[in-house]
Amino acid sequence: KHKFWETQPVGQFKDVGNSSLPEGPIELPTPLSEVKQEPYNLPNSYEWSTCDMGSDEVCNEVYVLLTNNYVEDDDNMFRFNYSKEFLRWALRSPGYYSSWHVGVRVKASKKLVAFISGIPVNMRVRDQVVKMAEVNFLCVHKKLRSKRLAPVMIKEVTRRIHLENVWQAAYTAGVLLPTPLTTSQYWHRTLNPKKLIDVGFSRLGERMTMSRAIKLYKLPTSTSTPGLRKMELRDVPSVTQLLRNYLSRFSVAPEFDDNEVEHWLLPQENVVDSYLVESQVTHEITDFFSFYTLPSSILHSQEYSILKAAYTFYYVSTNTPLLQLMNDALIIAKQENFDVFNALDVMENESFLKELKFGQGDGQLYYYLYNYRLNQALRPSGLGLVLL
Ligand code: NHW
Ligand code: EN5
Repeated sequence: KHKFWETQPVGQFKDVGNSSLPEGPIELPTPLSEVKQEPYNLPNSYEWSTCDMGSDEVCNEVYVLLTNNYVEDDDNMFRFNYSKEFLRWALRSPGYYSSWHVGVRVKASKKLVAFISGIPVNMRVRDQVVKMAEVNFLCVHKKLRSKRLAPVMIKEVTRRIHLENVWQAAYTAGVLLPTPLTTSQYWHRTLNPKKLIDVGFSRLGERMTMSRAIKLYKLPTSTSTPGLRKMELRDVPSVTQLLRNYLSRFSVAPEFDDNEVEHWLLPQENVVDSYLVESQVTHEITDFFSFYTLPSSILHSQEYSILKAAYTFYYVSTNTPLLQLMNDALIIAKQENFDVFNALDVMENESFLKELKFGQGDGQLYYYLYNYRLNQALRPSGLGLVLL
């Protein structure tokens, strides 16, 4: 059934529930000299192309490919529309390798027709910290689908990751593959009911009128937490400390240093928003939340072309209840004109989803590890990991 995935060092469906297999790497690293030195073969009219995301031109090519060909919902009504600034941020993180930003071009025209990427991250799995790649933005042009190009791309990015002496990876997908570490559910908090209904993102339920929906989802105009402010560069060490400590409670989570916190969490307009709570008395940083901006193209509306969505990212609550922090996040997102605020049921999100009027979406997100076996699947609440 999975002609490609059956050949890969990932947990197989037949082994689910078999806890006699040891936890940890499935295959051992090979000496770097034994890693295949030449790229995998592509069909004759195509060529590999390392994508320099620092180049405006290349970044734009990746942006255009994804804008027209990346992930859609099950009913093909919306397609992710990652911005150029977002892609640059997502791919040029601390320690990144350009060689892990892999494009496929048509030889004759040089048109970019496929892409896959990895970035390095230190991932903790229970008590082991493993240098891994986070693989994302796998995309094959719609006209080249079902030709088994994706397996070649996955093998090629794997080869390039091996060449940097990295042997494990983490990735997420909306499709079920062998075999998930956990299955998480998307939830959506309506901020702009009229637009969401107009474009078919949500529907007026039984006994719900537009005016009742507008009232139901209304939010205060200002935030409620004293000392809440935007994160600044000087806050990086405190946020790193808070986050490292908080993420230590999850079975699987990244380990961030100051550099990574600066990169991933310092606010960037239209990319990532981060807020924290500074004690009015001691000036200590006690709480923190962030969300990223990921619009979707609306594929069939006369009136609107873009859905502005915020996605919950990392947070820490020590003094302020998480429910209150996230309510303030919704208020800020509303002020910033987002249409919807999205979350998964990972980390401690279940503690606020229902109370803050998030509704279950029709999408799921499966989390995977490559070349690392876990004895039993985790609950989503055991995961302290958010991929973009
Ligand atoms: S998930 C988003 C993936 N992208 C999209 O959904 C965009 C729209 N779709 C497409 O562009 C986030 C194509 O449909 C793609 C497949 C390219 C998805 N992950 O070429 P064929 C990520 O980016 C398997 C993994 O004929 P296609 C994470 C499928 O099961 N495998 O299909 C990426 C089948 O294998 P099987 C996927 O439709 C993680 C084979 O591909 C997959 O033309 C990547 C069919 O290939 C998916 N999302 O192209 C893995 N979708 O065994 C990283 C399909 O079942 C692993 N397939 O026969 C780690 C590597 C690094 C290791 C380092 C140590
Ligand atoms: C790699 N990092 O399916 C990610 N989105 O629920 C790649 N549904 O937006 C993998 N179908 O439920 C991504 N509205 C996998 C996800 C792909 C995108 C996707 C889902 C997630 C989504 C929306 C729109 C559905 C349109 C029809 C949805 C209902 C919201 C409603 C609000 C009011 C209260 C009840 C729920």
